Amino acid sequence: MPDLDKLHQAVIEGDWKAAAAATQAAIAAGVAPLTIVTGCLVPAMDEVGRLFECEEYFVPEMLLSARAMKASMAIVRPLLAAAGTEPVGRVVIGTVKGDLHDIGKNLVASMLEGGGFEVIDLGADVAPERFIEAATTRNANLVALSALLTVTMPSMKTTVDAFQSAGLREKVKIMVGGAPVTQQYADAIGADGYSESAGGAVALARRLAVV
Ligand code: B12
Repeated sequence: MPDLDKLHQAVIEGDWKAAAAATQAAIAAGVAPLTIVTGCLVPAMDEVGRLFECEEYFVPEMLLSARAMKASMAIVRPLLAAAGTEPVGRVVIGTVKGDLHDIGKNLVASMLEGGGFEVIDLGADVAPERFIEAATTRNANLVALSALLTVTMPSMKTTVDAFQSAGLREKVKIMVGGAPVTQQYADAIGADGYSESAGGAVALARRLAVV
């Protein structure tokens, strides 16, 4: 599919204008919005991560790629939402207190939206009280926590504990993720689920939402 190849390349090269144009072209050619996300944007960001790991890319390149991905998502997101019918569940998502990394969290939020969930995105550096307030006022059944720094991982535990203290632990399922997070850590802090990828997050959220 030539349009998706162009989009893939544009994200890797961090060219947001080309990414937006290729996204419009793919949609005009009839490519499904979810295919654009799962078949192109997520693999492109995976490749950017790989280039970072092998030191071909550094933080500036990473940020340009994230901007290109966001330009594409701005076009795709309303179409993903329009394609859905009744939400499968309602998720409050955010990066935990002290942590400003939001690229992975945004990907997870977009994938959840694409998977039929209503997503309430609180952004980055989110204190436990804000998660609790949003989950309560929006009547969410899932909370998704992201952390990219080892020093902010304890904020995940603080947030899980805060839900417990507020008497809400039975009402919401809590899922966690982010590069340093593991299944073992999720189990240790009493979270209900962990996934290492945005795609896996949707399957996990579906599983947790029906329990
Ligand atoms: C981009 C980046 C930044 C950007 C962030 C921009 C932004 N808007 O997010 C900027 C430049 C601001 C930044 C700042 C810092 N950063 Co930084 N950053 C990165 C970098 C290069 C990429 C992170 C990223 O976006 N990856 C791509 C996304 C798609 O992957 P991901 O986040 O892991 O998400 C995927 C999964 O984990 C999962 N997932 C994520 N969240 C969730 C949630 C749930 C519920 C689920 C199920 C799944 C899930 O799904 C996603 C998609 O598959 C990493 C290096 C790396 N390789 O990870 C360092 C890195 C995370 N940063 C690091 C550091 C140290 C910092 C700083 C402290 C640097 C400094 N001295 O100032 C600051 C911290 C600022 C703060 N308080 O947060 C370290 C952390 C080390 C550690 N062990 O803690 C890393 C690992 C770099 C390194 N090798 O040293 N950073």
